[in-house]
Amino acid sequence: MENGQRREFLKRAGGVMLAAGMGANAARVFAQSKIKLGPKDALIVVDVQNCFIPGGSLAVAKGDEIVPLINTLAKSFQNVVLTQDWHTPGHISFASSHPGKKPFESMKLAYGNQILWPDHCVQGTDGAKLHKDLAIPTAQLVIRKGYHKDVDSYSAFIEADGRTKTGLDGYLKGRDINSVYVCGLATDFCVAWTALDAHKLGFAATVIEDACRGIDTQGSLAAAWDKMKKAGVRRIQSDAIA
Ligand code: VGL
Ligand code: ZN
Repeated sequence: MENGQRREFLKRAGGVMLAAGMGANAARVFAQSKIKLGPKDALIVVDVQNCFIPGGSLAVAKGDEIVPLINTLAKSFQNVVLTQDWHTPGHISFASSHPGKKPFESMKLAYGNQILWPDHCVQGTDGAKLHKDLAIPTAQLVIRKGYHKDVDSYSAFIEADGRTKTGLDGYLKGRDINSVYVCGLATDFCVAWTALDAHKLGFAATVIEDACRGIDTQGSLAAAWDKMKKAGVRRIQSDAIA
């Protein structure tokens, strides 16, 4: 059931219960029931870095809008992991590394098709820093990805070669976490790939849509949602939680 349908169902169920004699308060509580989070759930906050914020080199439109919401959401989770895109200078995913290529063009690389990006999130630069207003003191791990010069990594779990692991899978399983909620930037790339890999690796995977913003190049946003839906990644809004 989609989240909208689920809410509608719960609202109606509340009405039915009221008709059945349940008190108004009890019916209201049921109608608004939220997702209950526990020690096996983790929030993964993807790439909320200066380069992806308006003014940055690979700016995601309205990327700054989600920062306060993510800070609030994080308070509902016992486990929080942050990710950072963390490229070498001259990284293979940069258009500038391929003479004659422009940002947002694609090319075939050894591991498959690669969209070429403006230089972004170079290790140790201000652009690679987490956004200054991201305030999640409870976060337990910051995982960096995309640090192999010849391989990109949208996913926080597995690099673009499809097999090199970042270690996040082992970390979460080692802590007995079996369900992840993904938010951040960008919906159609690092968020989607992270959620898809989480699902593939056996986690329940949920994307919190309003706590993400997309790049949306060449239809990538609709394509990503389609792929996630087919794979079984859940799509919710933050009001289902906080
Ligand atoms: C991302 C493109 C290139 C992302 C990272 O964080 O979604 N997108 N590198
Ligand atoms: Zn990148």
